[in-house]
Amino acid sequence: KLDSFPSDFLWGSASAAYQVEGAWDEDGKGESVWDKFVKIPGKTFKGTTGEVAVDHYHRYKEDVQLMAEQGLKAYRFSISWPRIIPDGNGEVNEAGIKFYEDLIDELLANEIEPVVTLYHWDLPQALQDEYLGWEGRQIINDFTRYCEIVFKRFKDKVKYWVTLNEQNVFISHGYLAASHPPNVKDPKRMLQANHHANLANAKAIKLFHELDIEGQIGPSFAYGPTYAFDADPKNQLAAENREEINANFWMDIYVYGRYPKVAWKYFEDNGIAPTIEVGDFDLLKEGKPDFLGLNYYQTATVKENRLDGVGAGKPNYTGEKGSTEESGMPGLYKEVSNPYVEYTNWDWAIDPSGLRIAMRRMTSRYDLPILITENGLGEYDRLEADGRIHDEYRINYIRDHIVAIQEAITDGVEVIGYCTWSYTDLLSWLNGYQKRYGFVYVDRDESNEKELKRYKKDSYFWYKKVIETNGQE
Ligand code: BGP
Repeated sequence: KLDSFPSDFLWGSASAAYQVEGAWDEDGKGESVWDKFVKIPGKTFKGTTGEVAVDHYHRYKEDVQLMAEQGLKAYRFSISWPRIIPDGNGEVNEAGIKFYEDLIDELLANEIEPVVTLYHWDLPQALQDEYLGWEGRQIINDFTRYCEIVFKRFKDKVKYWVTLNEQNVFISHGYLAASHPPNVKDPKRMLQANHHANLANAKAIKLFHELDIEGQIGPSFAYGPTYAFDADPKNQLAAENREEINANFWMDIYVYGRYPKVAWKYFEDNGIAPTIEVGDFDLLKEGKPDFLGLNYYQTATVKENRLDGVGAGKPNYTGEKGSTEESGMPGLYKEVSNPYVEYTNWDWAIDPSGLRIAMRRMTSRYDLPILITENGLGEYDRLEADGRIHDEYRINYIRDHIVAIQEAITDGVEVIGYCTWSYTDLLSWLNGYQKRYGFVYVDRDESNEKELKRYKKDSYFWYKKVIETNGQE
């Protein structure tokens, strides 16, 4: 028999500033690295940008109304750092603070718990120009100062805080794949930027605890557990390699303030380990999170990889099924497709068991509560003539993942809540607007010309029942 969801379980949904707000240069907002990056030809799907996005900046009341009608318990959104401090470390922009204050008040008035992400990738461009952003050690203090300003303004209203969203994604896409800003391919620079992100994360958490704020804080990590393709010991070792490099290396530092030895040795042997300064590990140990945020989309299946074998392949950014290029890390592992699971049109494995496995592994290794900060299905949706969107594939996906969470709870995992990705449809960083995740359909395409009218999808009504029955639907 399965355990029930706790009565205060946060049934939520999520978004991020750049992907929904639009108003990219309004009311004193500074330029972010994404505002600049999307203008580089060929970097995003058909050159799409978040300049208008789904205009949440002007329509947040309408969006919150939809949430309230649905009975949503929590809404995770991110604060845009350059809206609060346009140049990253100078004057505070009161108009930026006001936007988030109004949004938070609107949520609270409707009994929706705000879950605030402090950094969902839109770094102030001025800091990139001044000292190369995450590559400069000054980012540690600048990020902490920005967090302090936001903590002090909203500490009486916000109980759940996420520091960095998917550090593994913004760092590796930004510095290895060059598919995110700052558009670099250099593993050494990547690991240095990553070390600073770890320090910034720890320092912000330490400060949060020193300020004695009533609430909880932690980073959100994109964790997709690894399976070995089969029982061939070589493939089993490949799976170990991927877990060490793609999971332990990122999460151990958050919780234990140390890099795991095998990963560290590999980076050292390859001459790419970051420079560590005296006191760094002390700070890292003092910034232990209260919970771990988990963004779960899919698992990876691997085989051994030759030293001269495949490297970073090209992911599917077109929505043409099967167009992902083989990828891996030479000498360590290569990703192969899993014959036991289905794949989306963007070649993402649909694997609810992987969520249960992720939660169990995180609990056994880190023993912290988990807040699922993202999970969802990116698909093509069709708006019918009668204004309906029949997205039963999304309902099935979310239902199966909710069952996996319930099983994980039964296994002994502590879960605070579940935020689907995403609330409304929104910009997919590299896939434009055709790849949709929301409960609420937004009528727009790659141009900025549409009215952005909102429609409730079938999944909207279904999730409403899930919330009403505390997960029994
Ligand atoms: C996560 C990000 C989100 C969101 C999601 C879906 O990595 O935190 O911001 O974009 O993935 O990804 P995509 O838009 O590439 O389908």
